Amino acid sequence: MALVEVQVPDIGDFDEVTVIELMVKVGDTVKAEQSLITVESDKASMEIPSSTAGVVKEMRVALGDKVKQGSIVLVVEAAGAAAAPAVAPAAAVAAPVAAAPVAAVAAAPAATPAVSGPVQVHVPDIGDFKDVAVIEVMVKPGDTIKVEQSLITVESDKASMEIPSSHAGVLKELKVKVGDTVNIGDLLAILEGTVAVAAAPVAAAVAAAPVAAVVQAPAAVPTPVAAAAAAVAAPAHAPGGTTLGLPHASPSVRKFARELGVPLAEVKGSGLKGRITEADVQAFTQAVMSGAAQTKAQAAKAPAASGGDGAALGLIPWPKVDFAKFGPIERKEMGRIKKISGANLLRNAIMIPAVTNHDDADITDLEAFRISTNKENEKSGVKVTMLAFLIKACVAALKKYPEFNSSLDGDALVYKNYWHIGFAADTPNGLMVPVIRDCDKKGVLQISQEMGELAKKARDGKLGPAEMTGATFTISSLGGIGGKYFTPIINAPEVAILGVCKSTMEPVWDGKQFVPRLMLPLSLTWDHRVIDGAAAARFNAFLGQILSDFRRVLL
Ligand code: CAO
Repeated sequence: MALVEVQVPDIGDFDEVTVIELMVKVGDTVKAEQSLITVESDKASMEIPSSTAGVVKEMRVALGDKVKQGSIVLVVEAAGAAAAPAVAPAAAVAAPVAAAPVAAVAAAPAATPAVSGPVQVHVPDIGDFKDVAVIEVMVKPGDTIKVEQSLITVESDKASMEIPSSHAGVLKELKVKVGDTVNIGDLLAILEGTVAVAAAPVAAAVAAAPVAAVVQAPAAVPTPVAAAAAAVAAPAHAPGGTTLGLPHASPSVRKFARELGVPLAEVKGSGLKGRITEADVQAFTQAVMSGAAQTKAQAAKAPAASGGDGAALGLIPWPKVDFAKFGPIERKEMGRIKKISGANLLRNAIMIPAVTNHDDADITDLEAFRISTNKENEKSGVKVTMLAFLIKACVAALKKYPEFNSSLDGDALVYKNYWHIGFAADTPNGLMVPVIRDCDKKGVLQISQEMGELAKKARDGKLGPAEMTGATFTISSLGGIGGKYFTPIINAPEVAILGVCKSTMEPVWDGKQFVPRLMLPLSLTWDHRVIDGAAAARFNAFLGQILSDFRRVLL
């Protein structure tokens, strides 16, 4: 068994390229031609294949290293007697990378003659690559194109590269589109008003923008063009920089993503300088399949208020029933507000891992206080309802447990130092949620008054957008109607909502005897991504304490 040093093959005139991905590790068995590492220049990324089959004994490069032709990538214990020579001839090793377009650079002359009128831009010599796929089109008809500006990106299974324009001018016609396959000599584009561009010395152009020099002789200019290196367009795969076009990933990762149907632009890269690795694509796929994440396309297809058929969620179709078969029917379109609130409720119900805690609060004394307050204030016209006390009590609990007054923003929690409380209002047009601002600064009487005004506006359909936005927590009270407990749906991006039902007199054990107490049923729904069950139980217990002795609000 011979030890073979696998070298970087002839990759044209690349001076130094960066190792951006290690695709094998010590102990791996590799086949001849299997990709070992990915290297990248500013215009192309390519995979360096193994010259021989065997077991990887030693890695000689690390992420971020600069390599060039002849650099030793790794040492392989070659399999079998017929192992490849320790240093394979560059040309043999290079395949298929040797086919990278840089091969054509050498023939580039130093200057471009002036031309005018329509000029055809063809696919240059891209070596032995055949039928390479166009994966990105970077220009459109009408664009003013500079010489060496990248027009399209093509990709084989081992390399991706940008094809630059051989001339400057206005793009009249683009002859290819994403998904097409192209070969050397294919017509790419027709430019008009082409102007002469003096080229930089060949060596400079090649060193700084190797792939830029691959443009084949256009019809009107019978010699290849070597362009001013400094003028090349920003790279599509700018490492660490803004990705102008394609996501930052190697051809094999892109192929892998394509096979799985993964939208690479939505995958977060964990590799060097944010590069997307195969493991990132796998993790994204797992997250989508498990329902923990969704693609933008899925989100766009999310079922609307009621019209969605659940297909986007992988559910069986909504039952389609001809109700008229079973009896007389009447069909009425839903109102605008019902449709909007329905879509919001559905999204919130599906996307929030919500849990509801039920509890009872003893409001015997508070109700007595409320009745006496209303008697005293009879002439003022402002009637205090239990909901106003609840708002004040909730503000105290939100201050004590601030995560209930927060919102999720990606991986961060936004804690709000204001306490705007929304309350669900039943209106002829459907459910609306007016918001009372700065409830921490307002007394129960003022809150009651504002609530009355906002509820009337809601019922009259006169609420403005500003009166329905900015809530940090919502209360949904069915106390005036009835019921015992229910599970309210969180009003995203809030993280909790309190449902309140009708208070009833109940026998409560005081340690010695049962006593009649007025008990208020509370249902707190909370987002389990933000809040734990213990915190929710504490919140409810604290709320109960305040409601049973409202003096605690002052503490
Ligand atoms: N327990 C017992 N009685 C209660 C009570 C409670 N928790 N809450 C209110 N009441 C009583 C009030 O004291 C009032 O009695 P009186 O007329 O004898 O004084 C009566 O019920 C009606 O109160 P109200 O509903 O007019 O006032 P409110 O402040 O409680 O509520 C508002 C105002 C706008 C929230 C309410 O009118 C409303 O629209 N509620 C429905 C909210 C809703 O639809 N929620 C569900 C959302 S999820 O689909």
